[in-house]
Amino acid sequence: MRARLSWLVVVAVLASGCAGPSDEEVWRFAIEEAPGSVQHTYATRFQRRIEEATDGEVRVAVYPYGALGTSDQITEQLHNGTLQLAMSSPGHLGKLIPEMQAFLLHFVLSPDPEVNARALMDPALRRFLDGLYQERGLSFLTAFGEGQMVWTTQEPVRRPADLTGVRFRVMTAPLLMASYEAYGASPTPLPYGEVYSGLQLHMIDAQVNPLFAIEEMSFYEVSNYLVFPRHNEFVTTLAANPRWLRALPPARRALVARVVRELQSEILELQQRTNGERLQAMQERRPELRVIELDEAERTRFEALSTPVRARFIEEAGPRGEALIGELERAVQEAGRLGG
Ligand code: 6CS
Repeated sequence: MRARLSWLVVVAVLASGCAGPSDEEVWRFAIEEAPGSVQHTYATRFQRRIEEATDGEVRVAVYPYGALGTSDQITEQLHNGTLQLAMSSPGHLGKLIPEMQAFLLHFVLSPDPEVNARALMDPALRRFLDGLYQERGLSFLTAFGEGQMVWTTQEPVRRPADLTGVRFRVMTAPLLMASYEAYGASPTPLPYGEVYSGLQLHMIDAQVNPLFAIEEMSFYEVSNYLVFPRHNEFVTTLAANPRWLRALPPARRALVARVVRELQSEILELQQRTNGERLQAMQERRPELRVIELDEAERTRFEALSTPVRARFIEEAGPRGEALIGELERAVQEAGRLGG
């Protein structure tokens, strides 16, 4: 019954997306986050630029999280062509493209978001991702970071032992279970939309997300600590339906590529500003919220426990998953050298 209802909602929303003059082309673009988020700002900038450049011949309909279901459902709709464009983050995409879970491994990306931003532009890494997406029926357009992952907890966390038995919400990619089990936690995969009530009703104790998400989803209202392990950055990808992309006239395809390039150069500043402002807002609204930044020795203890998770990942994602870790590590190292 619930599935039927949500399908009716999708049909109604998509039908409303088609409304307008009959010669108007509509590109449906779903994001995995709420209005005001990093993905939403990205999508609305994309929308404005495409609509201006096409003189209104194309309308970009942006669907925030919830309008078309969970992230898993959005990916399915992109895959089957109901959507033309969507944000697909590895945290959920890992079920369709297991190799993408390389982005979820802890202590692989740099703690410096500027290094990650450069690494994600690495041509060989992007060619690799392009091939993976094509094989699974999606087109890779770009990848970008949305800010470092921060734990919200009820109790202070400085050592892995502090996570023993903690019911830790993770995104739905299978590898995340292994990552938090390695720390002794009790991970629970949940869709994004169920995290707040899970915390409020004490069904889970902790979750992990960038600061802007912790603020706009109100997770900080039902948590006592913000813990900064600097173990991973939230990375998302922008993907397109391949049949739609191939059928676009070359000038339109070039326009999409130009706008994606332009936005790539704006996203780092956008995410850093948004995350900084949201941290300040949370601290002003809830002064009792405590911030814990793990020092190097504390990070090293988590890093040591996270290393064996790579073997689990390679077991699941195979040789190409292993190759993707190699690409990612090389790109991060080179990006680090370039910046230094
Ligand atoms: O935790 C999640 O599920 C979500 N977090 C962010 C920041 N974006 C989308 C994702 O689904």
